[in-house]
Amino acid sequence: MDAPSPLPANWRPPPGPVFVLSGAGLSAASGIGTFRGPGGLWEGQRADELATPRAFRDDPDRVRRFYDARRAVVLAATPNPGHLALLRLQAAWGRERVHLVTQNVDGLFDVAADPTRNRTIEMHGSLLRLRCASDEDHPVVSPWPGAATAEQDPDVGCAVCGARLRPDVVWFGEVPDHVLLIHRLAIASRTFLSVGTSGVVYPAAGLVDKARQGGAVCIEVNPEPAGGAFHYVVAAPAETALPGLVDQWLGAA
Ligand code: BV8
Repeated sequence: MDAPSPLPANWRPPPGPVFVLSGAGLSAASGIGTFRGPGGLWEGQRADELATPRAFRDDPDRVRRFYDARRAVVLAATPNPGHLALLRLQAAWGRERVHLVTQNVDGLFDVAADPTRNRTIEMHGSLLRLRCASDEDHPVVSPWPGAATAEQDPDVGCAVCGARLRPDVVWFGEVPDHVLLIHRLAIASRTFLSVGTSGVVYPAAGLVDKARQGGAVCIEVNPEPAGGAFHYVVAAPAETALPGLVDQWLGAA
C-alpha cells in the first residue's frame, strides 16, 4: 500500500457519507493531555493500566481518583477550533451524512454542539457520566456539568442496587459502545477523516481499513501522522487544519 500523499489543496469529499474518527489529539489544544504524549501518565502509571476492569476491582479508589483528576481538567476545558469546525461541517451537511465518532471521553463536542443539528457517537463513553459497577442495566447518572466538584462522591452508590458507581467509559477488554453501528457507518462512508489519533487502540484503529475496503477516500489529520490505510495526510494540528479544511469543503474559502 502506498504511503499517504499530502491532501491536494482543492480536494473536496465526493457525494456520500463522511465518517470522522477523532482521538485525544483533537482535544490537545483544549489543554487535555493525550494518552501517549506527556499527559498520558498519572502518578507514574500509564492510563491504559488504570483504564481496566481489573484496576477497578483491585483498587476502586485509585481508579476513582484517576478519573477525578482527569475530570477536573476536562471541566475546565473548552472546545477548540477543531471541535467547532467538525460541528460546523455536520450542521451544514446534516447528521445523516456527517458522522462524528470520537474515542474521547471528555464530552467537549457536546459543550459546543447544537442539539438540533449535531450528534456525536462516543465509542468509549464519557467521564462526565457514572454507571453501576454491577454491569446490570441500571440507570446511568450524569452529575457533570453542574456538580459542585469534579470529584465523584464515593458514598453515593447505584440508586437501584447500591453497588459502587464507576465512570461510564469503556475500559480495555470491554466492548466499545455502538460498535456495530460504528462499523456499519465506516464501511458505508465515502470519506473517512481520522483526526488526532495514534491508531493504537482497536477496534477504533481498524476502522480506516474497513472504510478503505468499502471504497472510502481516507485522510489523516495529525502533526505526527500515525500512517496506515490512508490515501492522504494533513500533517498539521487539528485546531489549525480543520477550520480551513471545512471552509474549503463547504465552498466558503
Ligand atoms: C475490545 C476510555 C473486544 C477510557 C479507552 C487484551 C485484552 C483485551 C483486549 C485487548 C487485548 N489486547 C488488545 C486488545 C484490544 C484493546 C487494544 O486495542 N489494546 C491496545 C493497547 C493494543 N482494545 C480494547 O480492549 C477495546 N475493546 O477490544 O473489546 C471487542 C471489540 C469489538 C467487538 C467486540 C469485542 C476497548 C478499548 C477502549 C479503551 N478505552 N478510553 C479512558 O479514557 O480512560 S482507550 C483510549 O486510548 C482512548 O479512548 C483512545 O481510544 C486511546 C488513545 O488513543 P488516541 O486517542 O489515539 O490518543 P494517543 O495519545 O494515543 O494519540 C494522540 C494522537 O494525537 C497522536 O498521534 C498525536 O500525534 C496526535 N496529536 C497530538 N496533538 C494533536 C494531534 N493531532 C491533531 N491535532 C493536535 N493538536
